[in-house]
Amino acid sequence: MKLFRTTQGFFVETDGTAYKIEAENWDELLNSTELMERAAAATSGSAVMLDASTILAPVTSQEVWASGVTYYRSRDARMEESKAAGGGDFYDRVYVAERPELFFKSAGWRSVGPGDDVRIRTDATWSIPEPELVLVANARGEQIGLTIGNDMSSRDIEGENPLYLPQAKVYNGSCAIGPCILLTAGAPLDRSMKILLEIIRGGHDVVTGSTTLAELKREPAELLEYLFRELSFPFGALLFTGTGIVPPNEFTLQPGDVVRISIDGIGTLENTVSA
Ligand code: DO4
Ligand code: MG
Repeated sequence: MKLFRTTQGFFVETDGTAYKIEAENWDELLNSTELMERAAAATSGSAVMLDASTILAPVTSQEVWASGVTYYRSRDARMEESKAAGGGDFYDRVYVAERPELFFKSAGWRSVGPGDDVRIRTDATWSIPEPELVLVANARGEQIGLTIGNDMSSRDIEGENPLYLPQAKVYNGSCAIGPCILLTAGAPLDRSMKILLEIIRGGHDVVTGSTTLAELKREPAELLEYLFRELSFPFGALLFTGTGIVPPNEFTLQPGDVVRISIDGIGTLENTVSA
């Protein structure tokens, strides 16, 4: 079952059919101890048409955090970009360390949804999208579902000095999430799930890449345990799980590019890049 937040209210979709689900608000729904039962009950109502243009990011008061260097490809790319700054060793070490890299990505209200613009920083020269599986957890730290995220990143700023990471990662239009939450009800991650990235310029694919969750080094439960270990999230939290797809080094995003990220079983998140 998929859960959607839209301008028309909240909806559950199963086998391609959508139903309205009543809730006080998004925070109440995500944190309900009866979320799965309520979603299942909603499917006995009348089927409705879900208008894709009304879909919003599936986040309101939740904080958005991110994990880094959880795929070998990401470790490699970071080591290379920060070589001149002498930062490469940190990425190598965090890839194998017990403690994962976790960083704050966005306030829920600052995140953008499907169809919204993402941005590249005006003071960056090397910008890329990072297509990532995102874990959705309630206030009790329980994983309730999965969604798709684009962790927009400025590689030149991050590569100049790892201490610039927050500026490379956190700026207006740097965090896109959606289109829905695939409710997982505690089911283990299906490691065969595929993540696909397409970057379209002038109607043509200029970058395509894919990976599967088999390449993700960490367990979702491990990442969430670290996030919730010493920090409480009264409304729940979303946690990006890192990227396994990095465009070639000569590529940088331009205004007008379309970034399309698809994950099996969840859907597609598409955003256009603006300056
Ligand atoms: O350490 C820098 C950021 C890593 C990241 O965002 C990723 O691996 O996805
Ligand atoms: Mg990332």
